[in-house]
Amino acid sequence: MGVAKKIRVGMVGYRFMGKAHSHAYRDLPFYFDTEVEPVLQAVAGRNEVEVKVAADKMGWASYETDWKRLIERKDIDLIDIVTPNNTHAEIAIAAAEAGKHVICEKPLAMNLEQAQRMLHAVRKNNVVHMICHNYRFAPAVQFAKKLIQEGRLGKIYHIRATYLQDWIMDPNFPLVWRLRKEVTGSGTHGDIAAHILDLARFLVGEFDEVVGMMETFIKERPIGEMTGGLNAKLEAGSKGKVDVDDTSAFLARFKSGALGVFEATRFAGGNRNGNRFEINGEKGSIRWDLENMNNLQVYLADDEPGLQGFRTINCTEEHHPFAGAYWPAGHIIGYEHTFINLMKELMNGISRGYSPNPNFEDGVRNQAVLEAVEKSVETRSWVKLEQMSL
Ligand code: 4PW
Repeated sequence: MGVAKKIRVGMVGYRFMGKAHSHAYRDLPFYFDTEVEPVLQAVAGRNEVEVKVAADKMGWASYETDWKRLIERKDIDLIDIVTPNNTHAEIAIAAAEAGKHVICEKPLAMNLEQAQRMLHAVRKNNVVHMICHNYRFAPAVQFAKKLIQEGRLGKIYHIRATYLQDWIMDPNFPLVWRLRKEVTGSGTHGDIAAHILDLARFLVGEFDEVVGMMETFIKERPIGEMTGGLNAKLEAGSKGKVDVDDTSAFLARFKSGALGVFEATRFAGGNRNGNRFEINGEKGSIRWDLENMNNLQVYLADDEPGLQGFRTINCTEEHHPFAGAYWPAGHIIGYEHTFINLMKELMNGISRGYSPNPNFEDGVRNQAVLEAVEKSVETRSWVKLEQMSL
């Protein structure tokens, strides 16, 4: 193996996702031999004291206090956007226009129109682009995709997917950016329903029509801000109105004829990060649960009588996608490795000149479904996804 070409990364933002992405860039060459390798060149954030601490801790060679300066720098090849949602479009479009490759956290944008402009910009400037739906990259999810593609489940009838969290159930949990519409676009819907929707598109295909409901259980909260992870601190004094959903649930019909049932909430007490799905096909079923992410439950209808039932496949064997790069069979991997696997795809894309899935086109299609559900909630009716030739 020759010496890999370096891809110099400039990351905008440095908190929860900043940590996950930084770790992935650092560990990637440890596990995978890619043709190009990431270098943690510079990180940007507005607070100089905090961004400097983050740069030192996470191993970034330099920092900037203005993302525009990061994009101007000649020594940056890839811009990584891990900032709140209302900044994605401006940063991604500026990065593409400066000829930088772009990876952006989900949801791609505040709305479909913005997402489409982002897709247009990356295409027009011929840069590689990806959106960070990391859960696709759990080996068990990739293996689920392989089973479906090989026809092992036959025609798919159902997907039921939930993303259940409980980190804002305390009414005194503050009104952080993730709960303010002008910064985040939507609440649970864009934050975590977007993930199960992506898994559904990946595994079952395109949506045809949706009908949904949403609710905000706690309508007012004390003002505060995120401090890292899903933690927050209160600021002195006042309260503010919560103007995003606490929970979003919807039914869907897929173009293939399959039916989907989806539920995302931050009010499912005891569920810390319950990203789960079950898919049923004519020849078998599969089940996955992020909190047990190495395992895929598989039921095959042609198993002999007496042995019928779900079996547990521990997707850590060499022939399970991505798994062979890590440890011997049975030596499990975790949440952070989904990001490493995704970054491996991104490096391959940059090296070979294509935008691996999920890319901004997936981001646009995801945003279209999010928006269709919102419209359905407003109109209390089914909403058909418009035909999009992207
Ligand atoms: O993308 C999601 C986040 O915004 C994550 O996968 C989990 O939920 C963790 O934080 C939120």
